[in-house]
Amino acid sequence: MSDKLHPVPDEWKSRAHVDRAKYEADYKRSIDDPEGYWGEVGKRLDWIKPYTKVKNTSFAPGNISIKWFEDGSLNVAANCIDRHLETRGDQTAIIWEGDDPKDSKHITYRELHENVCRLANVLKDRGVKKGDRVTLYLPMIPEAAYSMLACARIGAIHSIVFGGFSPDSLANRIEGCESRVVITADEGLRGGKKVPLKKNTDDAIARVGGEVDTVIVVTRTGGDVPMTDGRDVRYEDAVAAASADCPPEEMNAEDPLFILFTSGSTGKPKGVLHTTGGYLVYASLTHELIFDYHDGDIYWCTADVGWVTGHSYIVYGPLANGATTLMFEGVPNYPSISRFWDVVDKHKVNIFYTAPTAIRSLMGAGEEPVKRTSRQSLRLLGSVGEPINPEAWEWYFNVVGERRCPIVDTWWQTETGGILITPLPGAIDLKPGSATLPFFGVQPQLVDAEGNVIEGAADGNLCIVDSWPGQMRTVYGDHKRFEETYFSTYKNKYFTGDGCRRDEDGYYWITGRVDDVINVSGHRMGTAEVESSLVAHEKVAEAAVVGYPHDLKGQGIYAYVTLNAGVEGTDELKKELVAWVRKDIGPIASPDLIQFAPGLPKTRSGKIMRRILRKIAEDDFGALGDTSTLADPAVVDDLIDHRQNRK
Ligand code: 6R9
Repeated sequence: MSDKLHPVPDEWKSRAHVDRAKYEADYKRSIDDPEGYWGEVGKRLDWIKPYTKVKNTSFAPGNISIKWFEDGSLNVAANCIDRHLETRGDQTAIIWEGDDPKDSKHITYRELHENVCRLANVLKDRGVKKGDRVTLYLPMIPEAAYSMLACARIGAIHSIVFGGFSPDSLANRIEGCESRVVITADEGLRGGKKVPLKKNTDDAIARVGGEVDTVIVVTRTGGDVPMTDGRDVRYEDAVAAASADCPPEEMNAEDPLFILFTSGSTGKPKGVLHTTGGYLVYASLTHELIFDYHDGDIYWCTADVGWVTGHSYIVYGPLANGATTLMFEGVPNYPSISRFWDVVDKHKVNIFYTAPTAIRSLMGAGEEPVKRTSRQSLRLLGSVGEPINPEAWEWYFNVVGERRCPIVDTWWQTETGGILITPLPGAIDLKPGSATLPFFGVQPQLVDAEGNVIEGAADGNLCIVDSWPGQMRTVYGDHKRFEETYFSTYKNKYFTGDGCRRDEDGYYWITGRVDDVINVSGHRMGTAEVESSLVAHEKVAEAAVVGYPHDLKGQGIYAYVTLNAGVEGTDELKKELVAWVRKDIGPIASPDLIQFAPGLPKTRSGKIMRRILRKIAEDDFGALGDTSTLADPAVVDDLIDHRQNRK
């Protein structure tokens, strides 16, 4: 960790929306008087029926209930599009940069409106109504944003599945929210390679049975994909035939906006449910203040809309603010390792938001590919998804931003809807590697394993003691799981699953997950998911999966596998198992290292001692801790002897 302090540059103190004094005053107000603070902030949206109630939330055991602006009504698409038409109809809403640098286009707010309305009418024609779920399985093309907003316009709930997920994962997510409509593309295009999205969709639907009656297929590559009569619809034909007039549906503030499946420490991915009013208030406020967005700025978040970052900070937050948001279809190293910076120069990007894993991989290629570009338009840099190591922070700051651009290291989660801990660039001095201080309305608390509150400079488990408007409302269809996952470990507070240190200045340093979730290149993976995939293989008897430090990915996936009797543990079989998991879940879940283990360390009651497996995977044998409760301590020596080389 680094304790270097980068003070707020003078220029930023005066130009930013929030300076230090305002941060302190508004933070205090937001905690002392949340009703007053959020009641005012909520007015940044256009309400059909203004709210009179602001906050009605309870974290009490047995009664977890979160409602914001509950008697107000509004429409998210109207807030992200219609209300800007008069003043900025001809302003670019979305800059789309394709995988191929020759492919890019600008979409104005007026064009966005027309595209969204037409698609909304197509959905209505196919019988989609308020409250129905629509699954999106799309590449990073403007139609992904149109689809989200078309759902929001008619009150349908979208569930986006990242295009890198397998047919099985897609099938689980279609089933998990019972959607009968899927919007996909013929094929995706990333780094010059095609992704068979329509084929995967067909395979997934074959697995869920006859529930899906509509598949809308966007033409991206023009590849030849089979269409099923009656079920499959060509996007281009359907929108051309649809009306461009579609009045927005009036939605209650607490009506659902979207479901996003995310990995947890147990079981299948959970459908995180976000609602309409509070979510949009929070996404738009955080986008404006944290990225210090001003009219005319060009803003680029490199995430995929398949993750929450893409929801809140490519689409909803920026568009609610009337911003120009850049959507990038490609990857950082195609056609060259300068691609990010070429795109920055091409579109004169002012605000750039990416993940530490991307920075680390670019850093590995040295300074030249960065320095050959100008980057003079850049003013602010952001980081999200995992802890950023100070070396990567310094490189981002010195080489990419030429010491001119503050870095906002933004900590948040799918569950939180928006950023909770972060610097505000005009207000808060930076420390490389620290997400610094809480955003307005956010009260972090550190607790020890027993749930005792820890004050002052200390290490602990990160909780949040009261609700904020962007908070998830429930696990779709399973409120009990919501309560158990987030509110049962420690009573009366939201448990994030992250470990955290608070320093003498009150700065927060997220240290990573303390549960069985691993973070691979900023993507969340439940170890249980990878394990259940491995044990589904006919040659595998048992598997235990842990994370280990990985130079580029942050964490890598280390799998201990016990084979069935008589099966030989060959290198071939390792490759087969990696391919198996890849196909079953998706490439992001591929184990980096597999160790065949005749036995796993277990307690006498049969529980696998992951703590020990983690230490071995980390090459940290000195710290194995107490092994006396093991049923067979000899197992550990064997595991150490046969550990896989991390390098
Ligand atoms: C937005 C997003 C959430 C988990 C979270 C934490 C890690 C995210 C971070 C960070 C340190 C940051 N995380 N941002 N850790 N510093 N700035 O990533 O959501 O995919 O749900 O992941 O990511 O461990 O708990 P999600």
